[in-house]
Amino acid sequence: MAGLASAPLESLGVEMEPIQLVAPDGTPTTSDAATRYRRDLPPETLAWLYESMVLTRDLDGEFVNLQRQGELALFASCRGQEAAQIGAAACLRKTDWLFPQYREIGAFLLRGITPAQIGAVWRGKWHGGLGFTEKCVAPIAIPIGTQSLHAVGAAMAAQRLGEDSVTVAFVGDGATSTGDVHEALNFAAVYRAPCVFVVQNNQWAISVPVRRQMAGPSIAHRATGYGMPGIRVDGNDVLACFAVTEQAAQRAREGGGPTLVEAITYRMGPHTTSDDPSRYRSHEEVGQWAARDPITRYRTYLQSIGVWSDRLEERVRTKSQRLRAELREAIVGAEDFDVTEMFDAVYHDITPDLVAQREQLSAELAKEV
Ligand SMILES: Cc1ncc(C[n+]2csc(CCOP(=O)(O)OP(=O)(O)O)c2C)c(N)n1
Ligand SMILES: [Mg+2]
Repeated sequence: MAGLASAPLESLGVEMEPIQLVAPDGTPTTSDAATRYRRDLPPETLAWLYESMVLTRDLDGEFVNLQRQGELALFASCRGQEAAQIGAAACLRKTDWLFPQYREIGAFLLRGITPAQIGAVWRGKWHGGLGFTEKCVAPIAIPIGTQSLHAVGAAMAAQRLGEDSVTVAFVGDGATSTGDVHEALNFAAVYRAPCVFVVQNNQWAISVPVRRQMAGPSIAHRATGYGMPGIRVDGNDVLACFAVTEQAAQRAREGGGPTLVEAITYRMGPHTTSDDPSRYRSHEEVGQWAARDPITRYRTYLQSIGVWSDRLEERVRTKSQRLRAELREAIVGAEDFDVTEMFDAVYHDITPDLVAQREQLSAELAKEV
């Protein structure tokens, strides 16, 4: 029998202490848990992780600026969550499918989805989301938790096709309270689907703190009930996120089944540009997390091992400027596509209902000019 009955019980104990390889002050940790994971990535990989986090932070800021300037309808910043996203996505193969929620800008960039393509989503253009699947990334999921079921379905399909790919479902802490995520976790465990659930516990689901999402000790502890390992990791430590997700993906690839990774991090900005977090959380709390910034910590670590250099910083800054310019160029004042084209991409053969809707829309648009 698959699933819980065959899950080795000793693998289901969940440690409360998050896995951490680099401490907030940038020094390498020496705990027993840390010895189970590798920190010794090649220098070029270490530099790439740094570059990816800085580019994500900078572009994220540019997206916020563009929204404030009226160029985007809305934006959900990932400021503070760069390590969790980059670490989890960077350890995978480019053919492993990602199923994002909506805040995974770092993972999108890492996969080569362009700033313009991400911008089209938040500008609310009909073609927002095109270009994602070509990079094995599902379109963003605004209905909370739904992507987790898609991730498990895709993992089960890969399993049946005999492929050794894995899928990663990015889920928020709040999303773990939904029925969809419960069903996804249970299905994944019972069918030993090659799926890794990366929960970015950023402490908040809009204005609801994580302590009000659950009565158990942690999100990772829920995994035990499903019959899969649950691992808590410092979500502001990119190397720990990389190592933990890499191990979980390897386990899934080898037929060991799913893992629930809880990356403990913090949403430094508002929920979206429509939110005012000062109404429900304190400056002190934000300040405490600012001191655990994932980029500052990682830079200090790279400096201590001689990987960071002025040249690296310059290269990253130049790339950042280029990407931000590219984003602005694609977004500011961009012409809208012919909106009636959106009906073409729904079905292979358009249905009579959609033909009628297209005609109705065309008639309404004609009245506007
Ligand atoms: C099914 C569903 N219910 C409610 C909402 C409204 N909603 C949007 S974001 C959000 C909170 C999600 O929090 P979390 O999963 O922690 O993700 P985060 O925004 O913190 O990254 C809610 C309830 C929604 N989009 N979909
Ligand atoms: Mg959250």
